[in-house]
Amino acid sequence: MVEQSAAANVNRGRFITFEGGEGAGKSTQIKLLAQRLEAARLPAIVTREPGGSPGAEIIRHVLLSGIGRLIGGAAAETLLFAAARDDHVESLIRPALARGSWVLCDRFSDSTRAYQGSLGAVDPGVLNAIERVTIGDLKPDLTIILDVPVEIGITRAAARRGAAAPDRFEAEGIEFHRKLREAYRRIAAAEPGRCVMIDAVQPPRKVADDIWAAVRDRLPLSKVTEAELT
Ligand code: T5A
Repeated sequence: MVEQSAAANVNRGRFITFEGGEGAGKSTQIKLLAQRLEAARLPAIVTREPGGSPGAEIIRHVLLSGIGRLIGGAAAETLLFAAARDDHVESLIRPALARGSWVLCDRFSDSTRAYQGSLGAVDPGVLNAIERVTIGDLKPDLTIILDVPVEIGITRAAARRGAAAPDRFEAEGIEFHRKLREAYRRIAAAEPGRCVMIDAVQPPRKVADDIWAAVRDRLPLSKVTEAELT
């Protein structure tokens, strides 16, 4: 793990994470934000968790197959997500931020807090200790939490999946997804300076407008960029 303070590098890119339940629209919105940043001539990479680097993508396959749950439940899954995150952070996220690129990440440590912490009952102290190793001081500059009623999210995820089988987490029951939504609401309430909750029931373009407004409000762009956008 390489320590790197955000304040130590003024040219560092911005780190934005997207969170929410199944089918909330994260993948859709992350692409739309990347397009807006590109139009503003701000270099950005789009990545995801679990995955995002070759090693982490292998662990993703193991996790979504459900093997992690079989070999040791939520604790084993937590360790697998952590191993994937460590590789992703060191090989992709930190280097990209250091060279000035914005990084847009589909899920990050709040997913572990919600899925393995709140739902899997993994001890918060254990999660804190793991975070110190995997992410250190790498807090997202902004976390967008997409909020949709559970029934809508599940229906969207099922429609997108088509005939394919649900993965390990999609296959959980409706009560799991209700508790997950509550867990994200608690995260947003606990860290209002970092998190913005967006109503993701709205049409995709409207959701994208709300996200863009949050980005410009929370992460002021340079005067040059603002002038180009107006
Ligand atoms: N996980 C992950 C953990 O348990 N712990 C962790 O630490 C981490 C990092 C990853 C799984 O791993 C778990 C959480 C997850 O269960 P995944 O395959 O990456 O799984 O899937 P998800 O992140 O859950 O994402 P999904 O692919 O299910 O949903 P998205 O990305 O939120 O939704 P999206 O954009 O694909 O949209 C779904 C469908 O809805 C439509 C889209 O066109 C698409 O068909 N849609 C809309 N329709 C109407 N109105 C809108 N506003 C719409 N937005 C999108």
